[in-house]
Amino acid sequence: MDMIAPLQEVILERFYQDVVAGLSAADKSLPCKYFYDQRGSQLFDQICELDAYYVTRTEMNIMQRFAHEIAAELSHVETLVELGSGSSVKTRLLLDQLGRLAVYAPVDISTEHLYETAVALKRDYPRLSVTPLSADFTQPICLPESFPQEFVAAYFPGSTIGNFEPHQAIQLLRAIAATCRLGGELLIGVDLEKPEAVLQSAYDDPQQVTAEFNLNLLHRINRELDADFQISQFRHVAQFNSAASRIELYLESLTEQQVTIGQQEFHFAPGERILTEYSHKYSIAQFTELAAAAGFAVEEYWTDDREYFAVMLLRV
Ligand code: AVI
Repeated sequence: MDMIAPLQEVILERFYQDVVAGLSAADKSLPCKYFYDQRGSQLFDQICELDAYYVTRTEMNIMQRFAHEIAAELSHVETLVELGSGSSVKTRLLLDQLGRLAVYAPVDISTEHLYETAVALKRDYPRLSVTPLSADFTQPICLPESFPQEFVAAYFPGSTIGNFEPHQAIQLLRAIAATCRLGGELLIGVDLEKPEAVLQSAYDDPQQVTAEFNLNLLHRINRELDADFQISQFRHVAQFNSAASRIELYLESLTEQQVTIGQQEFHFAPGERILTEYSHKYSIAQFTELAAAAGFAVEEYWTDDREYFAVMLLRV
């Protein structure tokens, strides 16, 4: 039986429900997880290459510079679970260095990218059992019994944790702790506090790639949910909220307008905004506290010279 078509329908229905719920609220919002359709993922890859977007480059530099130290701390690990389907150089750096690693399990809800990644890694690491798991990593993951269960570590790079509000981030870390079990570890990328001007240009870059990335969400809704957003009537806004220590992305309506999505109509006043993303920036002390609330202790962390980013090793 073809399971793919019904699954796609369920996913689409969920997308529609989330969009309608978000745009029906008094303060309109859309979940940032919907940024990543094919075009959105391409645009995100372009963002990662931008001079202004320090995040990816800085994390990569930390991983390269401290690869030996990080690997020494994780030398006993037999099962590595990556949250998100990491095909990146960062993942490969870890796989190259972890001598006792038997199983590498990338976890992602989007299966297409997950299996592509797995095929490439399987080819390059023939000794390793590469076992993709199609799952929602915000929930505890039940690891197959065939995986070595004693020394399990999770890897969550990219500072994706910053896209969750702190109370959600604690829940997510609790789920990861349950996956790793007592004594297990989490290596996580955390974006740190820094001058506002640096953040502003990283999230509102001169080339306008982030603007296109943000606006692409409306293109996606038009295409997949039979909507009629006039994209030129919205603009990208990136704003730093210092009280909450986070960048907030919005799509702002330039005029008074009506938008139809399926059977539903939505009204926009001039200047009205849709919140599309939070990107929280932490101090080491704040993130240590957040991790503690989820049952993790900080073992060690590594940063760059400017202290823009931290790769932190946590233990349950
Ligand atoms: C995926 N995430 C860590 C990115 C960030 O920096 O918060 C998403 C992003 N949004 C705009 N630029 C990049």
